[in-house]
Amino acid sequence: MPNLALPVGTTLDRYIMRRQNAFPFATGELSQLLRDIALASKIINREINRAGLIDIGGAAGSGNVQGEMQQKLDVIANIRFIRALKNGGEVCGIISEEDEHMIQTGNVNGKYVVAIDPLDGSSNIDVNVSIGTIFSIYRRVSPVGTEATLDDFMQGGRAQVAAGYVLYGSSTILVFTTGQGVSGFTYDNSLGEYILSHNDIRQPANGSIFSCNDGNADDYPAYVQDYLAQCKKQRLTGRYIGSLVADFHRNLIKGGIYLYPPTVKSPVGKLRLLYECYPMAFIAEQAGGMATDGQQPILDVRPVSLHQRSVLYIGSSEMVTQL
Ligand code: AHM
Ligand code: MG
Repeated sequence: MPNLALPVGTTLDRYIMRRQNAFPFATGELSQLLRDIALASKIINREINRAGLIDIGGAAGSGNVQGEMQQKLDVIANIRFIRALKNGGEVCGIISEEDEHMIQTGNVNGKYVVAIDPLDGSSNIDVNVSIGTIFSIYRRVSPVGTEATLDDFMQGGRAQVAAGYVLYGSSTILVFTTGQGVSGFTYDNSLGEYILSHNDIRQPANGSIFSCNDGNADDYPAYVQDYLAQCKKQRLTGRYIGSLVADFHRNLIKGGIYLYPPTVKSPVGKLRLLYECYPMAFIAEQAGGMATDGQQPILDVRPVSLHQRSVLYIGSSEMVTQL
């Protein structure tokens, strides 16, 4: 029996409506765009929950631009997001991890472009381990009324007007920033609504968790190896899920550092700058954390191509500083 005295809480829609005036370019279009992304994520959440039941698990048999096997759910998530953003009308162009080229939505009057990793953590899809969606939003620089251009996506991390992720974990949570702090909304299945669960998230300045693929450790630069040796000496906790969204989210809440250094296989890092590193770095900085490629803040790394990779060290400010 539900306790009628307890309020349901603040829905995402209500939160966005209330906060709209604090959004950059408060015209309502960015609010609508966030709602479109939330809707697509609910659909993907449904597909993920059914994945074990119907024949949508496993590899789809096509390769994506990075030459990795695309999982069927990656393909489905990609289609869902692109469709939601096209139908929403606020977005003129999209880049996705799953598509080599920029996608024109046909909404030439849309004022925004979106860079997205529709389903991150692909190696975890088939084994019921947490996966996520990552998105990054820019205000276009090309003239309204024309098609999106590459320049719209090459503005650099500091030009993002919003960024976020959805973690499909033990519960589903949407975390985003519009440059005024970070908020988290947990999905209530029974209501079909995201409810505000984490108001103004602050990442602890220090933590006890380090997250990296230790199997690659012999490839890491000496300073990373030294740092990890320190972590182990201090008996910090090693936790690595292999889904950036899940590892990042845990460290955001509990305090910790995530590392994807250069390796022999991925000499400039594995993660993609535009739709993995930039949005996570924007969120980290907004929550009081830090993100760097070892040389400079991630948000200052200059973009040169759509699917560019970067080294990523991200998390609690004192840990990243010490590294
Ligand atoms: P993906 O976009 O193909 O899923 O790759 C990104 C993922 C991250 O989520 C994760 O942190 C990392 O790759 C894991 O890589 P590895 O298996 O090399 O440790
Ligand atoms: Mg990815």
